[in-house]
Amino acid sequence: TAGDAVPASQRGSWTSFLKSIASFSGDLSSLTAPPFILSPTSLTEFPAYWCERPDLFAAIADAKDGEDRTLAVLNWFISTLKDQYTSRNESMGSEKKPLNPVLGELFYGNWPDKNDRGLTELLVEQVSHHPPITAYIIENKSKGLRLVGHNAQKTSFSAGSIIVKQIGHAVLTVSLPSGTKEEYLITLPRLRIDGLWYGSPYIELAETSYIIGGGHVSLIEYKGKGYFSGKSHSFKATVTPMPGMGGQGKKETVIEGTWHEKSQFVKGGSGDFHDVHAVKEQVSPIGGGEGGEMGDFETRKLWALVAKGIREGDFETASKEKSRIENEQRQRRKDEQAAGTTWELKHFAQLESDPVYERLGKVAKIVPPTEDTYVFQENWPPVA
Ligand code: CLR
Repeated sequence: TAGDAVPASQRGSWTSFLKSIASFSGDLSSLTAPPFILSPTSLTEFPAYWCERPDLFAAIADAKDGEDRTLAVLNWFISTLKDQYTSRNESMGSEKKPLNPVLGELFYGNWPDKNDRGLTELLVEQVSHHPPITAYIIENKSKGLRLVGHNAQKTSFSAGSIIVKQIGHAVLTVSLPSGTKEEYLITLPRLRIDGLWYGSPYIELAETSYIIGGGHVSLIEYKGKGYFSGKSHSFKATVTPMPGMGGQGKKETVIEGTWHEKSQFVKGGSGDFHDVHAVKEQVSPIGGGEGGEMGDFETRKLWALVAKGIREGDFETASKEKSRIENEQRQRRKDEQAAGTTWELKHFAQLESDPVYERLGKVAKIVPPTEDTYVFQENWPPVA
């Protein structure tokens, strides 16, 4: 029945939270939610989900040709979905409402070298507060791999579910030993958040996303329960060679399965394609300051007391600390306005339209035809 998973004392506030989302579309992060649904983690930590199997990321560099690389990229991409979309359910029992990052919030981390896969580094910056936009770079320098992307969300409510349209994209650049650079455009699926009525939200992926590059277009279709395989978290990936992009003479490959468990080749190959059995490796957070110290804008330091309060059930402290951070932000914006200045991003610069998105997106007639991008600034730390 309704609110089954909600602590009795919070049922009323859960119902009013649901009412407010039903009559609202836009930035969900600004709505006040009951304590049981709060997560102690800020959205700036989410880009780490892209690399919780760093060996599969590194393996992209070891592929022998464009076709092999396309499948390695797809294999790595599929491996990230379980962590991106089901890990809160596994660790906290349901999807939760993440902390809403402040402008300029930072998160640094890495996955150490192991078995010659090389060191993989992560850098995240909150580049906008209203609407929330998170930019990130994940780089394995020794393998010549670099993933740069940004994320934002547009939410709406339909038939009892929250629909999340993801805005933003990622570009994976592979620097080949020959000196050439190969680029892959990665677009993002749509999310449906179900289970709200019971107070135990979970994500199902919907519609499609693309990976375009390496002479191929990979179209990934997402279906929930009751569609082509009858199982939840199902997908079908169709990898089509593009003659104009160097894919001439190559064959089409089709893969089907579930993105949180197993998938198989159904065309152009045989046997298993991906099995999400490998243990995930969570990112090791590092301080971005000199000597590895954490600055005041680094997420784990900034939100430390709020997170502690949420974890320990001390919601009074959590909400007091949250208000303190928010008030400080409001004051900062006021001061900037009075001084005629604006906040300066540390690592990224916004570009109105992304030439890589336009060029590769055109191949699969992606909508919209252009998107903005956040370009990583190489000159960091700035030399005095
Ligand atoms: C952020 C980008 C990541 C993938 C990802 C996973 C979960 C999403 C999150 C993104 C955006 C914020 C999100 C969250 C699930 C719930 C949360 C949509 C897309 C919303 C704001 C909170 C809703 C509150 C309910 C849980 C009641 O790569």
